[in-house]
Amino acid sequence: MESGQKKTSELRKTTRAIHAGLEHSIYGEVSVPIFQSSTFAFPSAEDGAARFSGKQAGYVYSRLDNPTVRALEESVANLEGGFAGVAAASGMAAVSSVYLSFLSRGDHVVATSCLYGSSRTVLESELSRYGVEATFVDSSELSNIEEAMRAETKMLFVETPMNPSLRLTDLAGAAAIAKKHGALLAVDNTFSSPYLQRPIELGAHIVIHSLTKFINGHADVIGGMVVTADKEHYERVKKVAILFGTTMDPHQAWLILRGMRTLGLRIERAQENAMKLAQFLQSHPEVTWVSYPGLPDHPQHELAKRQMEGFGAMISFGVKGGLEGGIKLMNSVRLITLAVSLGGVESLVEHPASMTHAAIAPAKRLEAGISDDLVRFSVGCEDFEDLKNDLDRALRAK
Ligand code: LCS
Repeated sequence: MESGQKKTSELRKTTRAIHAGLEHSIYGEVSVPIFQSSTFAFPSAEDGAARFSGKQAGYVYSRLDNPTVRALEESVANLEGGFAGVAAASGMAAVSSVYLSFLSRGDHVVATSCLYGSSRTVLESELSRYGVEATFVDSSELSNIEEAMRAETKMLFVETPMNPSLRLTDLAGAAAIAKKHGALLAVDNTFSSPYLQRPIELGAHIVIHSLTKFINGHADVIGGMVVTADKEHYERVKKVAILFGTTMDPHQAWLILRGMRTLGLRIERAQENAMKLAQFLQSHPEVTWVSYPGLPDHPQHELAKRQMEGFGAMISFGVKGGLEGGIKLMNSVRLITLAVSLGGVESLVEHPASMTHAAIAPAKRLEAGISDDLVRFSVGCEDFEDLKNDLDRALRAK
């Protein structure tokens, strides 16, 4: 399969997101059709055999390939500047298919300690059963990565910005370390989306997304994607995804293609709100600390300016009264919704220590920068004044 990158590569990212998936229109349709068909007829038995052997292009069965799913794969790969994409049933299916594709018994992984909770738990509690070992490090310091690398390190897996500490990993630096040790660099780019950050341009081999978040953007569908920089890695992930059945349904793909069209508009608006809200929170008497890469006092603000094209729409902060204070705040918001997930047009708050990252042992959580008082705020596209007023009221009510 060739990615659809060539036709639109000269266009800018906002335009490419809006025209996503339309390279192969049949009737001039301006919305990608949903090919809701589990299987595809072969013109002849010989054609069927030729398709199975890969000698003939054409669809066979939707777990293997489907035109709507392929349109989404090409679109995300195009935005990431990768060779091709493999869609997955969820972000975790994408993460798992990368682990399963490249890690074998005796292999070692170096990973960001502050990974999305389940990405870490799969390594710690599941892949360990198959003889894969993982070392978790604060990847915001490149020296921590370098020290953890071993001869058997097969993969370096990082998130940046990290969920939920919002610390960053220097991607060009991480790529140089991975290269030196002959390891793969896999980057979970969920928090930025390709609109703000393209790890492959900085040397990553593999990019992972929970499409559930910014790329879909409407809190109505679960999905994931793996984009690889080259053909060989693509073919490996594609094979594993088909065999293990981590693949995506066409209806899911269509919803995500629809959401993706407004990626640029949504991110621009949400990050404009986020910057103003981070400043507002920083000046609020009830707030003890704020972590947002766009604030000049974020320890990696200069790195954010270098490797991102915007600071994103995720903020984490602590309130007076610690955990209790945070709980009261979350119970007091009215417009902002108390829910996990992120990256949608609607603003959400959650408490990682008791929710998304609760499965990680408390000491390891703290080590990863996930303090008990941390409130995670996914800033949406609502009117800034309404968000500010809701936060202000909830902070004073606590
Ligand atoms: N990677 C990151 C960075 C994530 O934040 C998530 C989900 C995943 C992967 C997994 O994606 P999923 O299977 O849910 O599509 N993060 C969530 C969160 O922070 N709150 O709820 C889910």
